[in-house]
Amino acid sequence: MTLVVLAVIVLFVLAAVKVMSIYELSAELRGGRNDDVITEKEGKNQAFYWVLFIAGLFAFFIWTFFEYKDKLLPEAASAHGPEIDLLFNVTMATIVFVFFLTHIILVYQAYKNVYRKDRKAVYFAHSNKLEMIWTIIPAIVLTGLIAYGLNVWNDVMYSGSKDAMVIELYSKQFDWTARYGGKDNTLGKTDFRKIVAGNDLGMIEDSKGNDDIITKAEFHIVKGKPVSFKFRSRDVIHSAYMPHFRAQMNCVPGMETSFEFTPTITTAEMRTKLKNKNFNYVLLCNKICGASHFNMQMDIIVETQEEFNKYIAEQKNWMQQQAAATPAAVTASIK
Ligand SMILES: [Cu+2]
Repeated sequence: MTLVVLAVIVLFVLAAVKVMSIYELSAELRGGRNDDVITEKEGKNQAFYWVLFIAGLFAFFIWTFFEYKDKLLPEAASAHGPEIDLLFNVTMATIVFVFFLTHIILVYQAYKNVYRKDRKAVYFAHSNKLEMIWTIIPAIVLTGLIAYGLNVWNDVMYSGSKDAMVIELYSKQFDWTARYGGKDNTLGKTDFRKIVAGNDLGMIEDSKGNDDIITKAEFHIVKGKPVSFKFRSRDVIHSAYMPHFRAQMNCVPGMETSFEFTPTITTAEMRTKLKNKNFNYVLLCNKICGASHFNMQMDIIVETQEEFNKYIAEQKNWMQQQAAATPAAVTASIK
């Protein structure tokens, strides 16, 4: 059956080719036109379709921009956020401007230089002037954008406030764990060889770690108070992504990375702004790190100092957690 179908297809194609060549031969005999050369009218039509196509492309581009505007992130909820947004917008505006400009030039050239019988195309193999223009202008624009970007990066990365609250975000396939430095605002030492069930972070005996608070469901931070995040990973490279705060940092196994920011809008305030009472800030993983990558999500609650004090007072610290829940195995493992 397959063979018959294949044979029919092959024969059909052969027949079509034959019919085409007969048509061409008969056209030549009738003294008809040569199909290899287009007419001026056809050239004009092509130019018109080209203009129409680019106009359609522009219209579609502008439509998508307005149609999906609400899918963009809301106002930045961190002190450095507006700076990142401005960098993004300036870069985007530059790209959009160049997109429109190059396409307008392209379509204008095609339209202006449409085929005419009495006109010959100019041929030149090289133009120093053109080479200069399209090398120097992009070089200046890109250098400007990169210098601006580096400047923002320096501002954002090296804020280094002394009173920042220390929180560790620990990533593994496939979840997050947050750990507060506790009363002394200092994280206790860890050792990956001490990791057992009940001691996910590999805490070791260290007086600075006893007051650490470990939480998995969500973590809370305070409006107006800088947070110094320390990132670790157990297995592969993950990426701590907190889009509403315009913050992202890779979590790399074997080393500690960090990022600091100051939240400026509480969860409650953002819910009012967005008219969405279910809104929550989130921590996501922004590296495709494995099969359950999508699972790596944690809510971030931004609140006032009073609310935070209440929340943190309700949490058990590492020493209390050990005493309450666990198992001798954990206690023994960290010795
Ligand atoms: Cu991940």
